[in-house]
Amino acid sequence: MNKNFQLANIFKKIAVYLKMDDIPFKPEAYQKAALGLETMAESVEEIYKKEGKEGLLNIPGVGESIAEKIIEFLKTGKIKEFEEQKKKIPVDLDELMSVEGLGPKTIKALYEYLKIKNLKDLEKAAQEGKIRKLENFGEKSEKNILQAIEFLERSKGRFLISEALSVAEKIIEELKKLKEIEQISLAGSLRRKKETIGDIDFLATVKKGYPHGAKKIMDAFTNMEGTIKIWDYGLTKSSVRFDLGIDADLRVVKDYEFGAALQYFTGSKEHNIITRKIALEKGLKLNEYGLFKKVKSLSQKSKDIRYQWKRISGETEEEIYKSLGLSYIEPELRENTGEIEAARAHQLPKIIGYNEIRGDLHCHSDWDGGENSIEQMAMVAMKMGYEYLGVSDHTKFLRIEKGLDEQQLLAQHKAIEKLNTKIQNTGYKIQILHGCEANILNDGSLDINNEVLSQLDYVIAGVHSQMKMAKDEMTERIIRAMKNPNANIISHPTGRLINRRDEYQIDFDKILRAAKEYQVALEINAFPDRLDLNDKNIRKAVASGVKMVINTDSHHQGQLRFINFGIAQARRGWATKKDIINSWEIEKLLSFFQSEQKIKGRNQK
Ligand code: DGT
Ligand code: CA
Ligand code: CA
Repeated sequence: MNKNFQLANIFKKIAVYLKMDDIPFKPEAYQKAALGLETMAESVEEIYKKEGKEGLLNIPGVGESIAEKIIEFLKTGKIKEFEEQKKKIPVDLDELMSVEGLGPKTIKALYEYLKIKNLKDLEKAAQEGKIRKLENFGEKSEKNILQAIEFLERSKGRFLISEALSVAEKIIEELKKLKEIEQISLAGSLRRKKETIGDIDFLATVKKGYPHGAKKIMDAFTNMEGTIKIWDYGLTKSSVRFDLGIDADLRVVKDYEFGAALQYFTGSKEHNIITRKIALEKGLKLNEYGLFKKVKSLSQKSKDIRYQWKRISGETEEEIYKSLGLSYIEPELRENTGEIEAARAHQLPKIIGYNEIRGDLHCHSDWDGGENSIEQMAMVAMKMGYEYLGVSDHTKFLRIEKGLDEQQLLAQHKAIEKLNTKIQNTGYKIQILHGCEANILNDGSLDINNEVLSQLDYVIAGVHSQMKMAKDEMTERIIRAMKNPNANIISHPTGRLINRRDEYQIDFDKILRAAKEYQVALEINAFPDRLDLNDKNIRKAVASGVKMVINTDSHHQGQLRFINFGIAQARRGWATKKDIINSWEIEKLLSFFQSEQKIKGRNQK
């Protein structure tokens, strides 16, 4: 795997080890450097080769001592400090840190008292009731650990879309350098943009005039940097494993088969079963090589009538769907959840496009401990073509996130006004909106007074504590927050963390009714481990006429690009522009936030 990720991974672990020993500040520095490495496009190796240490120091979050560590790693493949930490506490941090609720301190305690090194040890100790006996642990934490392990088991072997995509993009980039490659595309679940990915699928064609092209392509694919295993080598299909543990398949097909193969290998399997059935109903045959029609062929000699399959389409997906009498179906919709019937009736909705978002309304600035200043975030947003950017820092209940209190919010309001004037005077075309992400407390009230909330452009409210409430109680809690006339958006409405934590218990239908009544938008949080709402809930919201907003929840300017994961999720939920408020022009957006309905509520309080 690429050195940026390797280093980021090591730095995150060094931070964990430092936290075990209560060392202040340094862990955060390592985490920031890890984030900087993960989010930058250039390779750290290249930077060092070209610009030396100076270049490294320009990476966000990298200072003198971390730059030295990077150099040490590039030269020796190791970092001594990390090797020593591992020797002292030899635990599988990848495994243990993935258990919801386990932090550095607990991992250390579990190792020191019970010699727990990995998931297996942990599960055994919990089942044997050994953990409850430790100081600061109890029966409840033991139960939580077992639940968390069970959750991990269920999601085993599937990767976040962001993890799979960053591996896939590197591979495509490398393969595209080959002169033998004509076309290359993602297929499978990654092309359908599912929230988790089992393995990566690629499809390619060879340029004309390269008789040994397929061999060249497969050689390159199976010898790529970071390959740890070759499962399969062939001229039409090869499979490999990369060092994150993720597998990838590459198929090489003829150019006249490309569309059929793409349709077949994009799936889903369930979708394909129906498309094949439709072909059969029409007397056709559909497979990965093409769409075929039975034609009579008169044999010259014997005058017998024979039949043979003649290809009627195969070069593009569009012509295949057309030949089947269907409208073109976007990959994100191909799950056999009604898309084929809609395509048959030519009534598929025009789902929101990847370039139709006008601004992100959920990002954190350095006011609440985020990585970048409001101005830096705004400049990146502008480069992305946004018309507005909403800053929504955490509020005071979240002390670890340096949440803002009323006074700080008012000061921030002034600062944003000033910044907007500056931006205007420079001739830049982006407007900063001022919001906040207030906390929904246990009783459904918000942690900032209404006096101050009503002065902001909009208010996001989110649950960040006490997530194990009973269903009715949690539902009431969120509805009460929606009734606050200042609340405009509910962030990450179900609270799940993919591969880590289940949704909290809520009555989603009730939440939808309240969202509609009180004119509150539900967030589609684009952060790759949230993707919350999920596709099913988005479809329900669309059907109930509840508005949504696609937000990244960025804590770093590099994360603004996560928006595409949120858009993909919205598309998978059949959402159109009218459903997504941040695809609207700013006037319409602001009038949604400050509608009569809302203002009336405000005056009543
Ligand atoms: P994943 O990898 O679990 O995230 O999901 P997919 O959808 O990428 O599944 P994968 O990698 O097993 O196969 C890629 C596509 O190839 C799949 O979406 C549809 C097609 N495919 C694979 N096996 C079959 C099959 O047995 N029947 C049909 N109709 N299609 C298949
Ligand atoms: Ca796959
Ligand atoms: Ca596959």
